[in-house]
Amino acid sequence: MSHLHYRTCPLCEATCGLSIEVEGENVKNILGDKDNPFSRGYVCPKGRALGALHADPDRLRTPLVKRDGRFVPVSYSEAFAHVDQGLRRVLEEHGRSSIGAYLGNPTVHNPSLYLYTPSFLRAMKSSHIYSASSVDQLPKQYVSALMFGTTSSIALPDIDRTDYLLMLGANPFESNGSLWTVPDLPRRVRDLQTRGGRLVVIDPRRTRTAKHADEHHFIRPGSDALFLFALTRTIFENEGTRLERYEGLLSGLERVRELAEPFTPEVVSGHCGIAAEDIRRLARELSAAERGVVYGRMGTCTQAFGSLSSWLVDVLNILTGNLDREGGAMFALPAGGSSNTRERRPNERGYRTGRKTSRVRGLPQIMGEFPASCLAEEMETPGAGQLRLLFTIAGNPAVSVPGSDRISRALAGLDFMVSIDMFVNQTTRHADVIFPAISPLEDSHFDYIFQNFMTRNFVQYSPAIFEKPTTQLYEWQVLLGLTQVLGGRGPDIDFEGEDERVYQAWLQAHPIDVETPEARTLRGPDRIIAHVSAAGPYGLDFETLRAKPHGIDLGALKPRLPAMLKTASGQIEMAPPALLNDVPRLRSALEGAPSEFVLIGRRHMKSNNSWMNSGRLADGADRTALFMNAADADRLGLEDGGLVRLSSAVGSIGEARVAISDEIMPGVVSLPHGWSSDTMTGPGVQDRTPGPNVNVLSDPDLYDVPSGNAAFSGVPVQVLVADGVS
Ligand SMILES: Nc1nc2c(c(=O)[nH]1)N[C@H]1C(S)=C(S)[C@@H](COP(=O)(O)OP(=O)(O)OC[C@H]3O[C@@H](n4cnc5c(=O)[nH]c(N)nc54)[C@H](O)[C@@H]3O)O[C@H]1N2
Ligand SMILES: Nc1nc2c(c(=O)[nH]1)N[C@H]1C(S)=C(S)[C@@H](COP(=O)(O)OP(=O)(O)OC[C@H]3O[C@@H](n4cnc5c(=O)[nH]c(N)nc54)[C@H](O)[C@@H]3O)O[C@H]1N2
Ligand code: SF4
Ligand SMILES: [Mo]
Repeated sequence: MSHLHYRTCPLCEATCGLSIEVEGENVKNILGDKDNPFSRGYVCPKGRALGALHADPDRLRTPLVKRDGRFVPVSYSEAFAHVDQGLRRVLEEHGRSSIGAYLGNPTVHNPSLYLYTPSFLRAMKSSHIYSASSVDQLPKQYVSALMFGTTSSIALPDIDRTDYLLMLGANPFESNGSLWTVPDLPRRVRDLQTRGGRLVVIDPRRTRTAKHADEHHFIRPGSDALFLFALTRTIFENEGTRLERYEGLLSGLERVRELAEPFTPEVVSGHCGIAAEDIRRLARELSAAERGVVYGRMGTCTQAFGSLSSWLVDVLNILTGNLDREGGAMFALPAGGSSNTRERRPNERGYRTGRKTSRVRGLPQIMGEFPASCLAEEMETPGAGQLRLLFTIAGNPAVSVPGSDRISRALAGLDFMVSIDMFVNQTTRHADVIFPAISPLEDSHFDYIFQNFMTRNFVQYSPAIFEKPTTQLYEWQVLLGLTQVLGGRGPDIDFEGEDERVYQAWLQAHPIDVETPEARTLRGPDRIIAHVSAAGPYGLDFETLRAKPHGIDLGALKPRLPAMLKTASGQIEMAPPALLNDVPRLRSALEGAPSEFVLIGRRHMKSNNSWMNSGRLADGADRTALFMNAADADRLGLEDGGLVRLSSAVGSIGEARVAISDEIMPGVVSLPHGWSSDTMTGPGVQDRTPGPNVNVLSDPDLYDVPSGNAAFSGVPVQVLVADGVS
């Protein structure tokens, strides 16, 4: 007898509803949940592979401790005791400032992790905190915080009601969207086009998204801020602004007009590779659209001008009257609440960055973190504060962070390392202790983070489908254990007492008068979920959540200004000094000569960052080729399938296979990230296909200056063919 279970897919930001057919201990089949009002039956191959992930014999199921260079299975108490000893040793010799943590992408998808890492990080009492944010969306969060007051105040396309979507540096037909939770995007795009609306894509590659668009333009990597400034300037010039909606709410508007002045379409055109008349026409169309929106993602963040580009996206949405308006760029109202759903305090201070800068290179601390590109040098550079003990949680910096060769070397040189992961990966192989993650199907799920970015307000709580094995701990329990050890309370873990501390911290962050009834019966993430949901803007109690297995539609997005503004002025800060200070750097970019080749990345539906490039998703297709335009290949005398060597300022890849394609802009080459030529084997190593690691070429010295975010889009590279160097 099989049973159907409904739950949210935890793998990407689309948060699709799944219908999971289970027989006994086995997943028989996974389909999209047609009764989920948000995702409406949409599913991708990764979500369908969750059953295989659950059953994967390679998945770690016991803690491992390294003895004589080999991992051996141990009990949790041995593992905690080992961490306690390692930590004491490092603390005695080097003090608190020598310990740190890197948090990977799944941290924001897994309630056990995002609810329990804040206490863990506080217990660390060290500022060595790094995460995937600074190889991803940090510029957008930083800019949103400067303009609107909080890092979760991100305006996203109200695609279901718009007439015009101008998209830069995003490929949601493969990625399923980011900082924009929009399951079933292809259908939403079709609906937009059926209504007579238009999708315009700006990308150095004609991606799958671009192929479905009404118009696509190649753009030189890293030149979006120039292009967006030219649109801004043209809209001012044409008197195409529509600002009535923001009466009394805009600070710094005139400053934006002045700054945009030099960036005429004619001046920027040669740098962007987009004709001046096209820029003028796009500006006209955008301001004329009844309801329009500009959206930028990865490609506009992970580049040298990530902050300026992210800022200008919102500037344009404001100038055209589309911010906070139906069919424009809107703010979600998350069921679990967030810092912008609380009442404005009389003495609101606005967003402050940390005053600290990184020890070695002086890069900024934002959102309590230093840029991940600093990780290697912080581990390798001697002196007070040198990183000697690292925790990695659901991450793989040895593959995902620029300068990854150096990161691998530095990880190998640490005094002590502790990881929590599903697998032994290129990073966790260096750990002294690895704690296993459990299968996502053995734990409950709730998207507290992604509710902030939903294209329609929605909430779903999913209980665990399978009992967790009695021999394993939940990840929140592992984090409680590590938190206790870090707090100096020894390795004999008091799970009840530690959980109570974490719960109290969440109560303080989300105060409400009434105690939720679940507070007495539930423990772990469920108790916190019950609390934040009851304290949230819809006041949803746990019983209501549980009674709706397909989730609850909370309606189309509604305007939220001015109540959601948490800036000190109570206004939208159009011209934050931290961004204005970066405009001269952009102007000098106009003078620079372009290199012959720049490298960009790409994503494919059938892989997920560094950990699902595995046998189960790879259908034999090689997805790791270097895309190159035919004109470039001709010049180099290369044929399709030819082999090249690639090098950058920091590293080289000995062999990459060329795929000649008119999809890619001349002068640009593309390799996907997440692959590695490291062919390690052994227990706990996920079955995977080897491929070149693009981050060997990405340069940690290339970054967006205001935020410190990595700029691996647009890395200058040399392409070397067998008979010489081009
Ligand atoms: N050149 C280049 N580099 C990039 C990118 C790019 O486009 N180009 N993209 C960047 C982006 S956007 C991101 S987000 C990062 C991602 O970089 P990271 O977050 O560092 O790495 P991931 O590849 O997501 O690895 C996630 C790890 O978590 C483990 N894992 C999965 N689920 C769980 C869980 O529930 N619990 C635990 N404990 N572990 C789990 C997996 O086994 C895997 O080892 O890479 C970045 N790097
Ligand atoms: N299948 C799959 N889905 C995923 C992931 C995955 O690895 N696989 N990863 C998930 C994660 S962690 C994230 S953050 C999201 C990211 O989701 P998206 O933001 O959609 O990211 P990408 O698919 O990398 O698309 C970025 C686009 O930017 C373009 N680009 C590069 N440089 C520039 C530039 O300078 N300017 C412009 N305008 N464009 C540029 C690239 O050609 C590419 O098409 O995807 C998530 N979903
Ligand atoms: S699109 Fe994302 S959330 Fe939806 S099934 Fe695929 S991986 Fe899961
Ligand atoms: Mo990401």
